[in-house]
Amino acid sequence: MINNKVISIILGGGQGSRLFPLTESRSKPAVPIAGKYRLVDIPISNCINSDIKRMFVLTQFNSASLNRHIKNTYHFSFMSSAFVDVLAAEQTPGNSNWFQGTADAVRQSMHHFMRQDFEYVLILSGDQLYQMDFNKMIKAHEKSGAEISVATIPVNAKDATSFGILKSDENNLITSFTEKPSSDKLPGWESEVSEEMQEKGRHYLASMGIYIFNRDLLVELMEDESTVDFGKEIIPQNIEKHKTLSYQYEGYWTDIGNIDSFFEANIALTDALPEFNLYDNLKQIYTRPRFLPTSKILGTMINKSVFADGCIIEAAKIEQSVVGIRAKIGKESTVINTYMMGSDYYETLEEIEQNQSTPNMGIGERCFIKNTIIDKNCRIGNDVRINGGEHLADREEQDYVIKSGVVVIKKNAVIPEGFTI
Ligand code: ADQ
Ligand code: ADP
Repeated sequence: MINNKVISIILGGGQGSRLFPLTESRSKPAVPIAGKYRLVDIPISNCINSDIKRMFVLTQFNSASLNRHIKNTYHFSFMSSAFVDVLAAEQTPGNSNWFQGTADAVRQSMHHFMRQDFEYVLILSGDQLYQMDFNKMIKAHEKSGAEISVATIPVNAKDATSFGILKSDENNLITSFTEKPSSDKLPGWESEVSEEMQEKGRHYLASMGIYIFNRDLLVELMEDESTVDFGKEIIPQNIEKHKTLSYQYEGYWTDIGNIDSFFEANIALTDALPEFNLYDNLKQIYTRPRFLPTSKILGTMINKSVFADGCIIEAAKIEQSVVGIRAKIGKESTVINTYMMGSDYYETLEEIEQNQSTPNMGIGERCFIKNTIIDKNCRIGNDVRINGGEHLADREEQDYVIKSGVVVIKKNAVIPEGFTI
């Protein structure tokens, strides 16, 4: 049984600055995606679907919402050895530092997971959208006799500069590796890829930041405290010393580490046939069961949009949008190309009566909202106009941030009646 040989470590994020302001008040793994899930549900579900049921989530700071989510979601039978543990960077008498990088996060948490019985460690990134059967990768790792395996995927030249790029030999063993090369350094790094990938211009083999290490080797490598990052140090320094397999994957995989890619990945879920398939019996994505009522929609013209549970929608028009749990949208409003995360709770009728000049939770009446991410529990007054897009320069205000043309309304923000962005 694979299950008994493998533990997984989910890298839950450094400072989370690239996803700011979504990470202002929560740790990165707790960021809501796809209307009802959280980022951490993706790697955890991939592990569960691959029968890997001992998981550690490493996070820079411990947030109440992450702990509550994990505790309320992942209950395993008391007869099983399965668990999801959150390990936050901790100050100990011997160490006052936060995690300095991905390898340092693993090093500082080792004393927690070395008590487990395992042969391989599967190291996963916490901010990627994909559905992958890790068993196939583990089998390839075992069959090749490698000590390290790196999952790889063909990417185009534009994307190549954001990833570790590598070359491998005829046995798929990695022969060279460069972390995030600048575009002038790319020539010569092309690999032989399938015809389908060639047609898409995806000539470079990128590391997906998904690694398998043999237990003994990981222990040995972690002894050198000067290495803090897998991509910058551990992988490039060890491909010649230790057999390192490139496990090539060609399914859907996307990095959602910044606002732009996070927004695109969420909006892509509204496609008629999204590449990330949430409607698959065998590759279920798990999350917290909430027992919310069905969504109620009154007189809205809807096109290409997805709605989570418990919404009350009276808008005029909703197009190409992801509408999260308990979202409320008022009459005559228009919402286009927007990810609204929804709310953590409903306001009671008394609370709504007391709001008076403060807008109710949700989007008010006669609003126009486009190219926007609305974090949880926002109050957007009547007649607000938010027209996101590339015409807007990056800037940060108290209640919102604009990054790459996407307007991000911060969690709990109050946008007063008639406000325009
Ligand atoms: P990046 O994604 O840029 O490149 P990094 O920022 O180190 O690498 O993040 C990897 C994962 O670890 C992310 O989920 C991140 O949130 C998390 N992480 C980062 N710092 C952390 C810390 N201090 N504590 C806990 N978690 C932390 C990496 C590789 C590339 C590869 C890409 C693929 O370095 O070679 O191509 O992943 O996405
Ligand atoms: P979900 O998985 O639905 O996002 P969480 O438990 O993570 O749920 O978030 C719900 C949050 O909302 C909790 O912090 C809870 O305490 C908070 N909450 C619930 N009801 C209210 C309320 N009436 N006022 C303010 N916060 C509330």
